[in-house]
Formats: sequence, structure tokens, C-alpha cells
Amino acid sequence: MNEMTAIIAQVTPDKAEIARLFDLPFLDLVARAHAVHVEHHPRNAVQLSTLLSIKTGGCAEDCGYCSQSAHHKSGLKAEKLMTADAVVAAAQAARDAGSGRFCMGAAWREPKDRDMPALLDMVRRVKALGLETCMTLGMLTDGQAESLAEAGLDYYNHNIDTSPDHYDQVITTRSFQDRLDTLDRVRAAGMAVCCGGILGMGESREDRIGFLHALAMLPAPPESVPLNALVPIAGTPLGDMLADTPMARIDEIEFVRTVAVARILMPASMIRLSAGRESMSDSSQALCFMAGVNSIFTGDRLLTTGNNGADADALLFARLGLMANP
Ligand code: SAM
Ligand code: DTB
Ligand code: SF4
Repeated sequence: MNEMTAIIAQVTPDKAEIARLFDLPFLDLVARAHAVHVEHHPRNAVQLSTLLSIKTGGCAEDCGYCSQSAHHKSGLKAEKLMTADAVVAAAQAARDAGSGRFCMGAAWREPKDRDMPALLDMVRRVKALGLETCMTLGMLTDGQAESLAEAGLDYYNHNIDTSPDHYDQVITTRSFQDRLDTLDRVRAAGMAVCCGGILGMGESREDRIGFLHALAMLPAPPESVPLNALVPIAGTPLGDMLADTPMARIDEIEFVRTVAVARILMPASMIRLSAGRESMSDSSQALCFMAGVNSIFTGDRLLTTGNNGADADALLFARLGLMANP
């Protein structure tokens, strides 16, 4: 063990220690995170995932950031669950464009049992294309988690979104504990956990510390940690908050710091730079890769908002000497 890894090994997920990491000089923090990164992951390599909204809008939850909540007036048109054929065609196109993982998202509080056969069919057929599969469908029962795992679902995405203290400012229709319960069911069914959150929702540094602490203190660290920067959507409470107070937008240096601390606390996890990448400069994205990001969503769309297209990403990867899906 060299000196750097000895220091890293001493880090325990204690809030005071996490605060000290955040307070390090920026370059020291990023260097330390990068040292952890290259010990656990291939160098200069970034996984490409594609997202598809398989059921859009009309959601019963009131997440303050979300275009898809029926509680907000974002103007989004609700759509029914896509057919498995249409989902498989989109997965095929994603694979042909170079994606290694296909993530299917549904705007539900939880799936209904009557939707399960179609969802299981999607999982089996997308997996048969040779893609890793991920779904995010809201809360799950034990039985639903087990049948998704049996069908071959590799990852389930369910975010804690923010710190336990800030959570009630963002969502009132389901509790932080509800989310932890679903994560337990996903884990018990044998699927890998994809769990992260959003930065720039008016939270404090202390909340970002509490958020990373909660992730690192899960019974096992999530295999995959999506870090989103809030995409402000007009008509949602948080989108309107950002329009009124642009200063609340997450500072890019603070975003990179949060990536770096996440990397140090969860050395083996994939860290995915998710929503918000479109408004980030190439230099900020490069700093995110340096600090520990090793996965992104590519393609023109996330769920309901735009994303950096494959061409822009190919150009960025060439400029930075990054390999996709090594
Ligand atoms: N309905 C499911 C659920 O919430 O569990 C799945 C879909 S939901 C859109 C997945 C995640 O996307 C949310 O937990 C949130 O972290 C992220 N997200 C949604 N809208 C966002 C926005 N406007 N900006 C940044 N991240 C967002
Ligand atoms: C996650 O944490 N980010 C992705 C994925 N999980 C499902 C979703 C981002 C959605 C951004 C807003 C939208 O496109 O509606
Ligand atoms: Fe529904 Fe998910 Fe949007 Fe919340 S984030 S309103 S649960 S689609």
C-alpha cells in the first residue's frame, strides 16, 4: 500500500471526515480521488448508457424537480406504457450507437402487477441483445423485485435524491425510509443497486455531506451512483425556484468536489454523470472524469429533457483520449 492509498484507507464514512474531504484544497481533493479511481477502475475509460422513457408523465408523486409529476404544470403530455416491440427497437438502436447499458424509466409511484408481464418481456428481450439492463419504475414489492431479477434485470435505479434532512423540501408523497425499503428489496432480490441524487436543489454543503454519507452508509455501497445536476423545468417548484434565484444553481467546482468525495467514499462504484451534462462545459466534464466519473448517458434525450448527442460525446472522448465501454 503506498502513502496515498494508506490515507484513503483511513477514510471512514463519518460526517466530520466527509466535511474535511470537502474542505481540502480543490487540486488535492481531485488528485486524491483520481488516485482512488485508478486503483479500482480502468484508466481513461467511460461506460456509455442510454435512457428511454417507457412510460411518460402523469406520475402520482410530487418530486419538486420533475417534469413528469401530475402535481406540476410542466406542460408535458402523459403517454401510456410503450410496447415491448418499440422498447426493443430503441434498445437495438442504442446498442448500434455504442451503448453498453440500456436504462428504462417509467413515471410511476410503483408498477401495477398487471404491467409486470410486459416489463419482464422487455427485460428478457433487451438482455438478449447483449446489453446490460436497468429499470427505474418507482417503489417495488418483494415479489416484483424478485420477478424482475429472475427475468435478468441487472440494475435497479432508485435514488435517495438528497440528504435525509433536505428530503422533505423536495418530495412529500413518499418518505426517505420508503426509498430505503425499496433499495433493500432490490438488494435482497439479487439485483445491483443504482442509487444517487440531484445537486443544485437549494441544498447546503451540509446536505451534500449528509447525502453522500447516506449513500456510503447503505448496507452495501451502490454499484452505480448517478449524480445529476438539477435540470430546471418551468412549472416545477424547483425549476421555478432556479429561475427566480439563479445563484442557487450548483457551482461546477462544487459539483466536481462532490464527485471527488463520492469517489473516495465509494471506490468501487460506477459514478454516472447523469442529468445536467448538457449545460456543462467540456472542461467541467473533463474535471468530473478526473475526479471519478466513469459513466455517462449518451444520446439526444434523457427521459423528457435533452442530452449531449453521440456525436458531441465522440468528439469530447477523442479530445480527452477516453475509451468508451472498454
Ligand atoms: N419514477 C421513478 C422514480 O422516481 O423512482 C423513475 C424515474 S425518475 C425521473 C429518476 C431520477 O431522475 C430521479 O430520482 C431524479 O434523481 C432524476 N431526475 C428527474 N428529474 C430531474 C431533473 N429535472 N433534473 C435532474 N435530475 C432529475
Ligand atoms: C438518474 O439518476 N438520472 C436519470 C436516471 N436516473 C433515470 C434520469 C435523469 C432525468 C432528467 C430529467 C428528464 O429527462 O426528465
Ligand atoms: Fe414520478 Fe419519478 Fe418524477 Fe418523482 S421523479 S414525479 S416518482 S417520475
